[in-house]
Amino acid sequence: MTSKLCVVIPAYNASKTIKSVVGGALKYVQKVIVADDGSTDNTASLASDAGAEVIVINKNKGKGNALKKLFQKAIEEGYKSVISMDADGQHDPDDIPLFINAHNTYREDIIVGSRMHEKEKIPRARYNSMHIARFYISFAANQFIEDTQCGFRLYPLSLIKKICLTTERYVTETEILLKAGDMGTAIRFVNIKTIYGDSESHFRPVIDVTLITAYVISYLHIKWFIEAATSNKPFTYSFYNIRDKIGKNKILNGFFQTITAFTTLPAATLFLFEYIVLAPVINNFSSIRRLGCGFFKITVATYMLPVLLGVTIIEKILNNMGFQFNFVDGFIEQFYPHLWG
Ligand SMILES: Nc1nc2c(ncn2[C@@H]2O[C@H](COP(=O)(O)OP(=O)(O)O)[C@@H](O)[C@H]2O)c(=O)[nH]1
Ligand SMILES: [Mg+2]
Repeated sequence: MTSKLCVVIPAYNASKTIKSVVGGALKYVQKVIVADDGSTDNTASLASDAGAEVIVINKNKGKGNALKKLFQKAIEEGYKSVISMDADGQHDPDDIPLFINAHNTYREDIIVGSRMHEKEKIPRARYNSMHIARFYISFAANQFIEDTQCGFRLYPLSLIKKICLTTERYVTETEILLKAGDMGTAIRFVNIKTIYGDSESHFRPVIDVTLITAYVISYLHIKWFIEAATSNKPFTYSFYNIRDKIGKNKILNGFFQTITAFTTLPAATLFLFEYIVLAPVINNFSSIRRLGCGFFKITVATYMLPVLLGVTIIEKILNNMGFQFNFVDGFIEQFYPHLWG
């Protein structure tokens, strides 16, 4: 059974850790493929020495591009599923069996590693942004997703083939969850070890969070636009639909994402209005209704986003002056609640 599954690792300047990650993974699977993404150190040769097959990408293009190359390679080599792992040692290869066991029960589903059960081990700002990402991404994916930002995952490749990936860098992993969930795929999780050691991160907190947020907002705009006017249509994604066509065109996509970002607040109000007014006529927003939470909470949460930004800045300024305030966490708990019991 495991011969149909391999481990894929997108890697960028990971010479400190790549050997142990590859070696650790090879204890559980026969094949590990590493995409070396224009590293300026010897990541590629170390990965190869440790027993991985290495795809070399000459110029650094980011995690999303590397993942797409890895999926393609695994498909060409006849694999049916892949487990993706980070190269920097934040994922323990000894957690691989958890994914394989879950996969043996849920063969069609995505299995995501979750670190949310060890909140205290996650840097606070990172946890808070993960918490808010989860609130919105779960709506877009039609189900509650425990951890939306973890790169340790199992993907069935038959599913990957049905999704047109148009984003780059760290956005791609979010895109997969949105589109898979919005096509009707179940996204499950296994609790993995949370490791925030001394590993360096290439994730740029402001830029990459903004890019992910802009993508999720633009996705929800179209999804809810469709759902506002349709009855019992919770799944709105299909391969190369209008959204994918826009996504493939960089200029059009940039324009579209900017417009949707700036119209978020009026759009949230319009959706709430349609949710209330059209309800007696059609069962619109069936994805929201199926989740058992009304649109009101979503509209309030969305209106609170700019307030949250202000609150975060004020807290930061006060704490830089020597205070030790923490009102951001409570604010987030209040307005971005765990709605799924
Ligand atoms: N191929 C490729 N992989 C990357 C790149 N940046 C990050 N990664 C991979 O993505 C993982 C997670 O990125 P990282 O920078 O550690 O972000 P963080 O763990 O979320 O802070 C890394 O361990 C690498 O495996 C990149 O530019 N190219
Ligand atoms: Mg990392």
